[in-house]
Amino acid sequence: MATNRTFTMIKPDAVQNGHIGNILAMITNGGFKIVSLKLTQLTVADAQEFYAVHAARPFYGELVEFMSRGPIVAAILEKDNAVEDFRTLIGATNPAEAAEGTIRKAYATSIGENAVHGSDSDENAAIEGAFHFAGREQF
Ligand code: RTP
Ligand code: MG
Repeated sequence: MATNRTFTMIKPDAVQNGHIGNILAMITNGGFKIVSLKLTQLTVADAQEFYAVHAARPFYGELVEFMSRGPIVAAILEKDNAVEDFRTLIGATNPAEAAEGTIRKAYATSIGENAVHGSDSDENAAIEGAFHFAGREQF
C-alpha cells in the first residue's frame, strides 16, 4: 500500500448510534478519498489480534469486548500525508480533550467508546488495511 493511505474503522458505538453517514461525510469533506469500504463485524479473536499491541494494557479486555460487540465500518482512505492528517481529523483519544471540528468531539462518548479508529503509522496502515481487505477490494 502506498504511504499516502491510512486505515479507519467507524467503531460499534458510532454505527449503533446512526452516525455512519455523517462520519463518512466528515471524512470526504476533509479531503480523503475512500478506496476501500465495508460494513463488517470483528469476532473476539479478530479484535484481540487487531489490538494485540495493547494486550498488556488494563483496558484491553474492555476494548476487545467493545470492538467485537456490533458492526463496524472499515475503510482505507487516500490523501497526501494521510496518517497524520487523519489523526488530526479524528481528534484526541479522549473526547474531553478532542478539538472542535474533530470526529471524536462530535461523536465519541468516552475514552473507550470513541467512535473512530485511525492508524498511527504508514506501516500499521498497511497492516490494518490488509487485515480487512483483499487486494482486489483496494481501489
Ligand atoms: P485508535 O487506535 O482506536 O485509533 O485510538 P488511539 O490511537 O487514539 O488510542 P490507543 O492508545 O491506540 O487506544 C486504542 C483504543 O483503546 C481504547 N482505550 N480505552 N479506557 C481507556 O483508558 C482506554 N484507553 C484507550 C480506545 O477505544 C482507544 O481508541
Ligand atoms: Mg491507536
